[in-house]
Formats: sequence, C-alpha cells, structure tokens
Amino acid sequence: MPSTLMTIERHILESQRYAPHATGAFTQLLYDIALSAKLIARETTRAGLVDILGEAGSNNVHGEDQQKLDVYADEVIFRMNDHTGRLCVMASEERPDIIPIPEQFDTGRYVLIYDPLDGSSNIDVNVSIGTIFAIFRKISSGPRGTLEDILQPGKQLAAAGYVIYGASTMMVYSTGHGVHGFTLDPSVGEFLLSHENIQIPETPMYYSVNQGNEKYWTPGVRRYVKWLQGIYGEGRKPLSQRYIGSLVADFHRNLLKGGIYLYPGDLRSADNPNGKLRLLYEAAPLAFLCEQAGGKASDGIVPILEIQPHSLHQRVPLFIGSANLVDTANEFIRSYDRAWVERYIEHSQQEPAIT
Ligand code: AHM
Ligand code: MG
Repeated sequence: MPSTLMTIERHILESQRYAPHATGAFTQLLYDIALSAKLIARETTRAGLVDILGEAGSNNVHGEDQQKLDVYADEVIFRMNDHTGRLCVMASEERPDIIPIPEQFDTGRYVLIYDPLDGSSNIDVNVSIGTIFAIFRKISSGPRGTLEDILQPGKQLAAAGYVIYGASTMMVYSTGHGVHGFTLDPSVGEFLLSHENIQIPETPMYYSVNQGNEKYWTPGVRRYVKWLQGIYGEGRKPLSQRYIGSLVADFHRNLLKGGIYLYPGDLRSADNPNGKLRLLYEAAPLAFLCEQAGGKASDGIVPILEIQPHSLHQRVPLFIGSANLVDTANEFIRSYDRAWVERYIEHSQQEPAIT
C-alpha cells in the first residue's frame, strides 16, 4: 500500500497553492465534474442491463423512464453545474447551441465545454467510452456568458480532462501543472490518485487510426502511416496498431504507453477536408493534456492549441501523441499534401466568424 492515499478532492484542494488568489470556485467546479463522473460511471456499468430492464425511451419494469446513456450523461453534467454560480455559460457536443445559465441562477467566472459520452458507437457493446471536459475563464464583458467565451483557442484553457469508463473508471486532469490520473474505487466511491504526473513515453509503442478510411487519405497521410509501419524509413521497427474507436480510450492508452492517434482530414468530400473530430469538445482539451504530458497535438500544420475556433461544432484533423511522431506527421503533410493544405486553409477561412 502506498504511504499516502490521495483522494481527488484533496488533490484538487492542494493544487490551489498554484493559484493563491483562487476563490475556491475553480476547485469546486473540478470537484463537481468528478461527482458527475461517478454518477455517469454508475450508469455505464449498468448499461448491459438495459436489455432486461427495458429499452431507452421506454419504461422499465420499475416504471422508471429509460434514457439513452449519452442523453443521461449530458443532463447530469448540465444539472450538476447550472445552479452553482461558478459558470457563466456551457457548451455540450450533444447540443446545437451554447447553454446559457438559467436566468434564476447567479453566474460565475468560468466556462465549461464538454463531450458527455464520447465513442457513441461503443456504448451498446460494452467497450470503453469517455467524457471529455474543458474549462476556460470568462472573457466577455457582460454579466452572462456568450459565444465569445466558448470560442477561445486551447492555449487559453484553465483546465481540461477526461473520464474513461473502462475496466475501471479513471479521471485524468490537468490545470496546467502536470497531468494526474485517479482511479475510482467503487467500494468507497472515491477517485484515488493512481497515476501522478503522467509523462508520455519517448519510445512509442502504438499508432491508432481507422485504417478502413485509407482510400480517402491524402498522399502524405498514406506515406506517413507506411512510415509508422516501418515500410518507409531505413531499418525502422514497425509500431503496433491499436484502434478502439473511442477517442478517450485510444488517447489514454497512447498517453501511458507512447504512440500517436490520428484522425486526419481526407479527400472524401471537397466541402469538408477537416475529418471528423470536434475542435472544442475533443481535440483542444486532449491537446492541452498531451502537451502537459510532454507530447504534441496538431492538425497536420499548426498546434491544435493555437487554433482560433470559429464555430461551436467546428471539426479539425487531429494528430496527437508522442512529440516526435506528431512532428513527423507534420513533415509528411508539408511535403506531400499541398493541395489538401490549400483546400483546408480555404475551408477554414470560410468558417462563420464570431457573431
Ligand atoms: P462521437 O462523438 O460521435 O462519439 O464520435 C467520436 C468518435 C471518437 O471517440 C472516435 O475516436 C471516433 O469517433 C471514431 O470514428 P470512426 O468510427 O470513424 O473511426
Ligand atoms: Mg465525441
């Protein structure tokens, strides 16, 4: 047994020493997210019981309403945070517009952006899924938050993290002072510090990509993946491929073991060269964590954390993981994907501006 047992609550409180002027609101906000995670974890572990207790949208044998898990997760995070006076506005991947704080409640200095349950195709098949969250400080001048508070570049994040609902539930977060991981002990209902100051290993083990999309890839991405496989590059040992299709789970594994996750922009549609993932809910918070752990994240051209978002649900290509692998991805794209880069830049400039 380790000499000290550190709960997430204590860890968050002790981290306040880095912010001597903090009022405690930030600390409480992180703690509310941890509490939401416990509620969501309780439901994800019962997910398989839906078949015998009733389908989503119907009544179960107890006469209770069954909800889809992603809707449930979205509601839990919203309701845990709408009335605390700590937030000025929220945004969820599940909702089309920004989420104002209801008029009857006070507002605060922080902004919460979340993907309540990422990896939706894995929800029904008992494969790891996750919650991703990002916290900014309010920048707009009015009393209540606006879209301007949401559309901030990742380099302005005050904190970010994720929860993985896997063999065990873990919460991993950073406030800009390292990345720390906590494992939920279900018998006592506490997140306990299990991974302090995570650093992504320099020697990578894995690459993670949906190889089924290869026919849509740009020439640079094709060559890059061949390089990862050791087909190009003198005497390079191939990396093993691992792909769960749950960003949080794929990212978590590569963070601990070393490697790269990529969801590139592709040539599928001339209208959308940006790939699938969302800048605000997925790419930016994980990029913040990855950089804190000594890794890198880019869209193939610039660091994810430098990108100024233009719209709430903006998509972005993502290359994230060990620093040298991300640098090499950028080099391949620079060398072989000029046509795609032009289209991507042009498309990004057409994104609607902040209103
Ligand atoms: P979602 O937000 O609808 O769950 O989609 C995001 C997920 C990521 O978790 C995952 O990495 C990716 O989509 C997988 O996409 P694909 O099935 O195209 O490989
Ligand atoms: Mg998602």
